[in-house]
Amino acid sequence: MNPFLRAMWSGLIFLSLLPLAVSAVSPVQERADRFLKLANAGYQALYRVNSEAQWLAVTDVTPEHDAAVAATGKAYAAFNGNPALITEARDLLTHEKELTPLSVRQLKQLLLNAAEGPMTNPDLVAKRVEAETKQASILNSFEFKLNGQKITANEIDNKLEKSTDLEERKAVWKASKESGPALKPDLVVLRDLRNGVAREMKYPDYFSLEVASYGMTTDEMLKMLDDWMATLRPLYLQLHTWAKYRLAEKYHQPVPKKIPAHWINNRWAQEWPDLVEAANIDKYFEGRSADWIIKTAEQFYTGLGFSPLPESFWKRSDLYPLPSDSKRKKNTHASCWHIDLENDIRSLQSIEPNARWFFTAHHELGHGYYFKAYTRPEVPYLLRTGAAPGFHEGVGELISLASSQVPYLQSRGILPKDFKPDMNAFLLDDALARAIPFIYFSCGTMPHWEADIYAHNLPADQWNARWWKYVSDMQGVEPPSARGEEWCDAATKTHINDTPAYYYNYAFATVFKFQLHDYIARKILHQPPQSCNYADNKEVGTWLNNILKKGSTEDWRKVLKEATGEDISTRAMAEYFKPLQSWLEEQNKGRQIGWE
Ligand code: X8Z
Ligand code: ZN
Repeated sequence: MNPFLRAMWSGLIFLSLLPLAVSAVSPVQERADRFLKLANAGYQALYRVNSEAQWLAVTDVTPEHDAAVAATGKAYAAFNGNPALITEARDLLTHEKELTPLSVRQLKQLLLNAAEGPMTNPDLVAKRVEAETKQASILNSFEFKLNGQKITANEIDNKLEKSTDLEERKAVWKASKESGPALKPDLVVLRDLRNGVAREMKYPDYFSLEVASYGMTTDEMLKMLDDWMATLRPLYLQLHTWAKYRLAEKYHQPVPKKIPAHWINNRWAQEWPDLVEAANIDKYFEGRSADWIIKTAEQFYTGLGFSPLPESFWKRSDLYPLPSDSKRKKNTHASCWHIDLENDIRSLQSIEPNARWFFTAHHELGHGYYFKAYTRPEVPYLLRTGAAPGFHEGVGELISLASSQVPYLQSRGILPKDFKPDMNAFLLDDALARAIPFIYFSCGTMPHWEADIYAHNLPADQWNARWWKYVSDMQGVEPPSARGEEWCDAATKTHINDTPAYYYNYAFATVFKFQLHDYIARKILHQPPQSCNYADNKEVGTWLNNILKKGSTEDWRKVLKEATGEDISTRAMAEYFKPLQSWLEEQNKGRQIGWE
């Protein structure tokens, strides 16, 4: 046959096979496609209405805005937790093998979403929405007072950063714990309501529902966190010892066994910043503007090849502290929002020109750039989220780590070109301020306490004692004076109230960021991870974008393995800080290590 005829024939054969190919989509897949088209559309529409209302309520706390959130929260659940949706998704999943992996992932995500407000029990859902709204309102409008005078969260943090007067520090620290008693009553109610919605969908408790995003049980998650703490323990004990000697010297006090909480600059002792003089870069932020902070953070991402944030980001975000005479009240903890799961991205912050907000701004834009990367037609709305929640937290953390590298800071003119860094000091500061003590808060105190209240039903009259037991045993930190059950110090941490059973995601993010950073430094930049510069490197951007643009369309373990060749582990983190161990052992010679 001549080639022309052959081509004709094969074309005809192909065409005649086409109807067969189309009908090769199984009836159950067709049914799933139709269902998911509707489910995605409804999800996006209600997500947007609910986020808009929540945004208004957190940026301007008023009874009217709270009422709107309660209404949209119920509407959101009315759709996402609708029994008809739950039944259809479950039924389709009984045919899992006949469905595409993308359909299966969407159906599973839909069921996780439904479990936040299952309308098989509308009364329970309504109570939860109302209690969540009330708690957020108390949290977001709480006024801290120091000696009878109003003090903002930024002022608390700034005082803890600067003051060397232990009496003043103690008063500020205590002022920061005043919100606990105001938040406890509703948290007690919320514990049962959150557990209630999870149980409605056959999860043992709310903590188990949240860790299900990783395909893990509560015990598996806690074991992974405990293993991470165990591998890093020798380094932590050395750092703890070094820090308490350093602090005792600073405050002219005898060396304690455990570190008093008000000696540390962070309100929860979650990070230990500003302990290393030679690595303190605060002065290089003086005289800069808050606007410069956020623009410099954006420039990190655009330098990697990501496009600028949309115009609407700059119009609609709420980035700066309120003037002291403002009548408006807003949440003071940083966050980033994907309002419509499309291009309406906003951030809520209270940026001041200092190193703390510099790193926070980089973190928040990590969320923003993740949103942007997976906002594309190939990613259905239900999967426009991180491969795991810890991936979302990890991206900004990675860029914060990258933005703290000395060669980067020099290349951007933040540190002078002739700056001669003491590399050991910078590494020590990285460990204290961004990594190691944080592991004992984020793997230890926070998730263990939350697992106790949700999964192990800890009675509410033991909450504060349990909190301090974990702070003491796991972090080696103690309160300045006894903290009875009239306090609820856990509830002073934002996430306990408005992002429950979530904090281990920051632990995951910390471990994960060192793995990504290690890969980027060694395999792409060919520079030492402890001293490298990502600035304007498009290869780094492309590599990162490949992870981000997937959203949650693939299993997180596969995404991590394909990107780095590794499973999740503290290997990269331990190697990054390896040079410190022997230095610390030398410094701590003759000192009693640890607190037991
Ligand atoms: O809450 C945050 C972000 C918002 S997603 C600012 N972080 C944790 C915290 O502040 O406790 C970032 C790292 C730890
Ligand atoms: Zn975050």
